[in-house]
Amino acid sequence: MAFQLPELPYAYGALEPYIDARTMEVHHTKHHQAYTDKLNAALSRQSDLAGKSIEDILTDLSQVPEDIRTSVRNNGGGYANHNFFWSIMAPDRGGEPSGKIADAINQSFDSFSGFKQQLTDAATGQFGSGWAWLVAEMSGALKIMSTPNQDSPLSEGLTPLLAIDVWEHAYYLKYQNRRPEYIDAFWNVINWNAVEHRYKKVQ
Ligand code: MN3
Repeated sequence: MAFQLPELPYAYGALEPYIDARTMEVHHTKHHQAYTDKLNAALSRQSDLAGKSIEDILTDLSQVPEDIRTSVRNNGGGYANHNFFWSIMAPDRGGEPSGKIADAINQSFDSFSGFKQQLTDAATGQFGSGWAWLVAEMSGALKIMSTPNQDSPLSEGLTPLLAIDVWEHAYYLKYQNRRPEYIDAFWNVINWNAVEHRYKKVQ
């Protein structure tokens, strides 16, 4: 069973004016589609891995044959990271979280503004293409990190809770080289309910 490109849970223009419709459409139908196709091509003769979720595969890349491991790391990471990214955004959101995730953020980073600054710094400071993340460790402790390329925190035993894609394809049409403006706008489209939902699963 091949991996499928998921439908977005909202229209391409739903995140305007923060993320523009054209960027969302190209990002989904071209970039995410390409990761999906290349992942399926890499796995096409791997019956041992058929039926596993992409999360299971990324959690232990040593189970992937060496000759396709880099392709699965890159394209499987790209497939999973974008599935995740679409799910933690929504229109008319943003603001500050509430509930358990808010308590955990305040405990780990002193305040929401402290958290916001640290994640912004991780996203701004990622050299070249990559992602900035809020993740949960096995213990449930929260951590901010960045990863290069399409590397997934799952491969380091960490559970993603929130992510921002800082590849230029995520913002170039609207923001050109102004990555900090895009990162600033991203705070208006975070679906904190989805983040809370994922956090409760690691509790
Ligand atoms: Mn992307």
